[in-house]
Amino acid sequence: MAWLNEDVAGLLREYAELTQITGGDPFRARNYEKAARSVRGWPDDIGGLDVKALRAVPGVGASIAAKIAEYRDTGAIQALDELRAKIPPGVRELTRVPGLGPKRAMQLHRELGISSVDQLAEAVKEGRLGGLPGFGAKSGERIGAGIEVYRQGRERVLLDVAMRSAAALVTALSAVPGTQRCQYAGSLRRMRETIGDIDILAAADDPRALMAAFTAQPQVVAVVASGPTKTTIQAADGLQADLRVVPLEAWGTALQYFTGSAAHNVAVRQIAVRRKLRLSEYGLFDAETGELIVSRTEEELYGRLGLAWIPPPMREDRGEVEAAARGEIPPLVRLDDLNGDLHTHTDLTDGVASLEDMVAAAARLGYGYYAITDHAPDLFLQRMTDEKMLAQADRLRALAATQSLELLHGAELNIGPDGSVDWDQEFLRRFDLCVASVHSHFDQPRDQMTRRLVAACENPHVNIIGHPTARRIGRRPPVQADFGELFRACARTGTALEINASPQRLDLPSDHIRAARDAGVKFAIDSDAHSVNDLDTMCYGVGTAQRGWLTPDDVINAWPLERLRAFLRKGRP
Ligand code: DGT
Ligand code: CA
Ligand code: CA
Ligand code: ZN
Repeated sequence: MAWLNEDVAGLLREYAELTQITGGDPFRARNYEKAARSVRGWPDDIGGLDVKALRAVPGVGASIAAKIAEYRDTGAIQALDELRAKIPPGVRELTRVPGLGPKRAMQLHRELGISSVDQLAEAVKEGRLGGLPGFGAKSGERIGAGIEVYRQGRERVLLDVAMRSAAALVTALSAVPGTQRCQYAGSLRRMRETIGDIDILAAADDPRALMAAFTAQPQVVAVVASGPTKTTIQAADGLQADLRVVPLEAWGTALQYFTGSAAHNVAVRQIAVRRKLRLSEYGLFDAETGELIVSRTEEELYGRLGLAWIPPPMREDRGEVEAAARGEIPPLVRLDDLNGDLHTHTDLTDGVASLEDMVAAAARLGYGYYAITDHAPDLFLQRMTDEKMLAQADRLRALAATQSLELLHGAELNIGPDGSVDWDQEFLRRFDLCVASVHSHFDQPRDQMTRRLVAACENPHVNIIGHPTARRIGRRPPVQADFGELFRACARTGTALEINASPQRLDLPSDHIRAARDAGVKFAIDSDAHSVNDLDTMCYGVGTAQRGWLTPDDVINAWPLERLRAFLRKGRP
């Protein structure tokens, strides 16, 4: 029989969610969530344990153990069924809209009969929320924005999810006999923050073996369309993927075309037209005679148009074609330019790996320096204390003596509603660096939020503003602030802005980065790792920085340690 761990974890999580929606005890809900996490990670089959053994699983007390046993014996949990019956269909979906908690979702259902996100959007459009108790004048606007975020999150997937899926497909297809080239193109190659579908391009004389291998991949749940040179599949993770097979001769122009963006392609094609050339995915041709001029590599294609090769993350028609014509494509920062990571966590707060394991993993990545920045006390669920922080500092200094990489001791401070942070100057002086982030009061009015962020920059011990917009892609909109003013404050005070590499954040978003750089801001590309594996998300931060045209000189953790240390002193004696 299959293990019950996944099933049971799912039911416990559902119980927690429904408890919250029905206005039950939030601590009880949190206990069920915690139990769900440990059940999922438990190394033995939960279905094989008696009630006593179940209670050895962290977070599982008497009542949760009884529910697990009930499920094993009867295939159902009565208390859960009762909760399910209390919640009208559709209301659970409503609670996933950012800005709409369980209470208000229930209220909307009760008073307006709303039971889907589409109905909610309709009600917002018609201004029907305005009159409800507890819904202020701005509620409609805010919920409308939440619906946008929610819908976007459902239609597109996060960068890392698409990347894992594409990498597996490219590996499998590259092994098919007769394959001469294979790589992903589209928005994934451009490192956009979310991905609509995966575009894979391959070169082969005969596409048939590739197409057959593509539709036979284990993650394929449906073949959406199939033709001699293009096949589209639906994968289990909800993503679609296109495979196109071209002759090796046309590789360069096909790769350029399918990398996009569409707007970039239009701009490049206009250059071709001006030179009396015709560009398509099949090649660059003489417009008059139809003679093929180049098609084999992207470099040749751009070169024949009088352009320098343009890195894919820049291909958004935001001035890159003009820059390439002038020969002024910046030397973009690359993953191997990074000398360290400046924002990471351990199990002292909400990380899951020990200080020693995180440091060992950082050493394996070849970093020259590495900072530990656990959460500060004002994020009270993390239970940080002054004593714990000081003890960690001692432990880190002792560990540093055995390491070839330089260890920096820091903290991730909380920027309070008024811009103040957790500790006074006396205490902050002990840290090698401080990241400071907004973790609460996300809905402050724009001026107040701007003042709050600027005040944090003015703190002489705040070196990096963490995830500056505080958005969660598809889950929480960015805070409202005058970012131009923040950028000027950063430049003036020597405070870096973070490019948080977590695929759920990618924050500062790439569309703000160039404006910040033009204002004189420096950046820290950070993993914000909470586990050893998270350290590998750095590549997404680098892609985001490249989309913002950054060079190693713009990125403080691409600098040598001495230059970094001087920056971290922030003009202090
Ligand atoms: P996505 O999938 O929404 O994340 O974004 P892309 O950029 O991957 O878009 P997709 O998959 O529709 O098409 C892949 C590339 O193919 C696109 O970036 C540029 C090229 N392409 C597709 N349709 C057109 C078009 O109508 N005009 C031009 N110029 N290029 C196109
Ligand atoms: Ca695509
Ligand atoms: Ca596509
Ligand atoms: Zn953090």
